[in-house]
Amino acid sequence: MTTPKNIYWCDGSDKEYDQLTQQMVKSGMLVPLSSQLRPNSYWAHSDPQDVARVEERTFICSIEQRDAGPTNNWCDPGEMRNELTGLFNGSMKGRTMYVVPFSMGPLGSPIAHIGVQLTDSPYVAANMKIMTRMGQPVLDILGQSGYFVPCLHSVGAPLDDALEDTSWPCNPTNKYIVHFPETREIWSYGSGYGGNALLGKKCFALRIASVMAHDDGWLAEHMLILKLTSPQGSVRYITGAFPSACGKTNLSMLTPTIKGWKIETVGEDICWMKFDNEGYLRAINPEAGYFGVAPGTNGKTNLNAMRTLWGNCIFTNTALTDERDVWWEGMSDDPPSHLIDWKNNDWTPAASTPAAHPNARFTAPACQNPVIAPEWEDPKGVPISAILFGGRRSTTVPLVYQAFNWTHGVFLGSTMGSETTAAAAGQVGQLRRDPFAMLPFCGYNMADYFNHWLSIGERGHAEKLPKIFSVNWFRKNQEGKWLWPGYGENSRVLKWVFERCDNTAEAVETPIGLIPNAQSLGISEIGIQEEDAKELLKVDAKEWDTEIELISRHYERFGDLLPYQLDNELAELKKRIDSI
Ligand code: O2Y
Ligand code: MN
Repeated sequence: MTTPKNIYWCDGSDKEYDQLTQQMVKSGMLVPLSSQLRPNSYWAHSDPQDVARVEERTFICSIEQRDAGPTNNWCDPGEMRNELTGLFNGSMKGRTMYVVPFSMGPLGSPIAHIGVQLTDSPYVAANMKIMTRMGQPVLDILGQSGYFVPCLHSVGAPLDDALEDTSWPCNPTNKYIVHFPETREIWSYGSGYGGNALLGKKCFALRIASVMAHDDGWLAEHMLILKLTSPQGSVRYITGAFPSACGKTNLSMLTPTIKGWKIETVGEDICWMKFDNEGYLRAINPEAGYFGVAPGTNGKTNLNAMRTLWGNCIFTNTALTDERDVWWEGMSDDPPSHLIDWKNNDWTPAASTPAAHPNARFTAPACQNPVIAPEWEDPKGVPISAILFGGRRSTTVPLVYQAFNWTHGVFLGSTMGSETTAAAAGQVGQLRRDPFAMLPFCGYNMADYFNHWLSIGERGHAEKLPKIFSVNWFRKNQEGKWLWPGYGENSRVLKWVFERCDNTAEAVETPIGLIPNAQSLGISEIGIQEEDAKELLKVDAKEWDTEIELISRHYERFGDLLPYQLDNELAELKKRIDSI
């Protein structure tokens, strides 16, 4: 159908990676960075019309529209197949089609799943080598009859004989990121960037995997996984769902400020959890690399990420320095006096535009993270003790509170929200509900997804299920000043979560959940005034009246399909708030 000039089967070897990158250096798609400053690393800059995931062009093509639900774009699968077949016809003309077999999760893990991506982008093939376990070892596991998720990708820029290629081929005006949940297929057309094109990540590991998880009784989630070790050497694994721009990567690699505690990373974006034979939920990170946002990352916000990036990385849409290294806003206090910006133009600090695109990214091997947990590739996964649901809320939501039980925890996940930042589309500071941080990533009806979470609670034993918590690092006082320092101090909250799992920390019962007292967080040790500490943990009846009203409007979206248990939780919350 796509009529490529050549077909190349990726074996995943380092030699092949070198050949791919050398070929892209020749074609102008990659610029090699200084081998002294950033060995074996490359800089790419995309077409200005291909810089991020395109939610408005992302479709869930279930047979019934009802199964895509109110939060997804839907199109009839037959119609979409016709449309895509037309577009893919001849779409790889003049290009090489790369066959990319990949495993999401450690090879052979019972929690892992396999995909095969066909792509006409060598940039995608090279990135997939970093982001997944890719190549011959995957085919060896697949054998002759193994199951895989087929993923078809084209940049949508056929090369006619007379046409010279561009450095970032794509289709600037016609993009489709399409999922067929019943047949577990992904078709992506027109973009070569990130989540649109590296199909193992958001398309497979979240949208299609969430459907597989629903049907087979497991969880595919937009969550970090961290390992927390106490001074006594006991270990707890914690997952956390946070919408974009809430510091998920930073939290997963945190350097704790509290003495004797250690944090290590298992995953920083996606988490797959399945029940083991003893009824515990065990998690893997299905990815092998990080596709992290570069601007704002520095030695203070995330030293471990900076250390991860020492070499073997691909940087996309950052700026390029005169020494052939990369730079982005926030990397250092003062920018270099001259740069090549992400549009490949000369740039000086006098420019009115940023040197790096706000969604500039690094692709980095996870194994280079200096605080990676040694068991991050354990095929059995790690047992999860606690789940955090977080967002960016300047009012109403306390620093941390624990759900009363699993159903109440699902209520917290279903009502998650975050205030938009400059990096996100739309107005700054607007509250956007993002249930379980899965709004752009749930591959089916979100009301059915809520039900699925409730059914996981029915299947598990209460004492073996993870405990659920809400966290909010972003509450402000009346003067608009942050009440919590965040970063390394977030370890105080994690310590309380750890101790709640061990039944060794106190909690105060409030109408919204179980809250720590300021002492158990050691708040006075970090110079937070009593007044501010109170504000940080306060449950304000007036603010919660408004919140209940907003939740009720959010729930209306799901109509009759909203699980009755969540309606009940809202009614019970209202009663408890009314009584104070
Ligand atoms: O814009 C893109 O293509 C990347 S989006 C992304 C990348 C890594 C981790 N998370 C996300 C996200 O949008 O949640
Ligand atoms: Mn993400």
